[in-house]
Amino acid sequence: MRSLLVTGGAGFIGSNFALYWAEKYPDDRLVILDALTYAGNKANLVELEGLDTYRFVHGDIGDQALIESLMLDEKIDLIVHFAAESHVDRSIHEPDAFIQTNVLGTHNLLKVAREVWLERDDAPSWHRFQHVSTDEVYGTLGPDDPAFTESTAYAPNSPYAASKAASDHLVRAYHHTFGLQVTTSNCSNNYGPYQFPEKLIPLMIVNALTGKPMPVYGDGSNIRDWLYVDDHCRGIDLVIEKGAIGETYNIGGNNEWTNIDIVKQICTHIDNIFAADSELRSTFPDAPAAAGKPTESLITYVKDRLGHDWRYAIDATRATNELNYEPVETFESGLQRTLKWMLDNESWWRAVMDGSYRDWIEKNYSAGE
Ligand code: NAD
Ligand code: TDX
Repeated sequence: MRSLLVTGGAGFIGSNFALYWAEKYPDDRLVILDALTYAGNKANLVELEGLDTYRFVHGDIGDQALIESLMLDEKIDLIVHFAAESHVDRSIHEPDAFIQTNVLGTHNLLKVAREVWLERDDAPSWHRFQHVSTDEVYGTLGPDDPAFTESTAYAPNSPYAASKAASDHLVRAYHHTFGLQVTTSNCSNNYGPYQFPEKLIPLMIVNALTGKPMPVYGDGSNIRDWLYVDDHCRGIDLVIEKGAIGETYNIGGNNEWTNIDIVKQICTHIDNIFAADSELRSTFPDAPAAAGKPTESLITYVKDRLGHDWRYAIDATRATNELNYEPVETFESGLQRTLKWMLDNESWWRAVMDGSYRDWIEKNYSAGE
């Protein structure tokens, strides 16, 4: 039985991971630590409430005393580190929190992990620090460039990517210098249930259902490599189970799309779903599809993101060969599942979007700018 500290476990990927882990390893202890920023939501973990193995702690990864007492009290031997500021646009407008959490917060975790796992007489015989990172650390690709491998040089372009790159380097250094047992995974764009509707796919779905403009940055030609969140969770599991200490693994979907193609696919799916289910017209009366109009009428080209990376693509050959990793969800099925989840969970996305988020996005990315 392991005792996990899952940081950022009330966010999108962290909560999907916690649900995945609780089902697959029901005997493991799951301690979720989350600062509940705008992106964190305890409601994501409601299925775990009542389990003896589950504990939620509201706190900051930068709080040294808290992390130390949690690690000792809960006999933590596995940290799975998701907590981060994760939205590129926010990092362009307000970068400080990214340095605070992604760089200093990660360093605080490493520092305490080193003390508890390497310097104490009562240290556990086995420990692991699994760091969850991103493909954005590798920079951007041209149309004919090969996909990122684990040996691609780091070239982060946004404050978000730079802060994640810094955290990756710290994780590496704590292994090399102190012998901390670490693994790092660098994953491509995720989508699926519980994703905060500031990211492309859930934002477009919400706007389509509520009749708001669907803001496509620049000309919509930028390319991302999309992975259904459960496939990322399985990939992290494999890295923990089979990954070599001190190594990094790229996890991806082998699934590149331009942004505009993604947005158009969402529009077509929504048109078809409304055509097949007339009840949706009263549930979402502001959707163009409720009036029989094409959802694509909401697509609005807006000013481009500053420093917008043109293309990301992950080469996951190493994870495939060494860990037996393969994504199982197709983009078609993953998008359908995500749409169904959003249609069935209107109260979730309405609640998380209450507050300052809508004002923020409208201020920075108003249609037609
Ligand atoms: P998210 O923004 O949905 O969730 C982040 C969570 O971290 C939130 O619950 C938030 O409350 C919590 N948090 C933030 N600051 C904290 C702090 N100081 N202390 C404790 N908790 C804090 O992000 P996500 O999309 O779930 O991403 C999770 C991780 O995966 C991040 O490290 C991100 O860089 C990485 N990642 C994300 C993607 C993606 O497509 N979303 C792809 C690759 C890697
Ligand atoms: O309204 C939008 N319009 C638009 O055209 C939004 C929100 C995005 N975009 C574009 C920008 C990107 O090219 O869509 C693409 C995807 O944007 P995001 O969803 O913001 O993701 P991205 O910037 O690619 O970063 C994501 O993947 C890597 C996650 O947010 C990161 O946390 C992860 O590390």
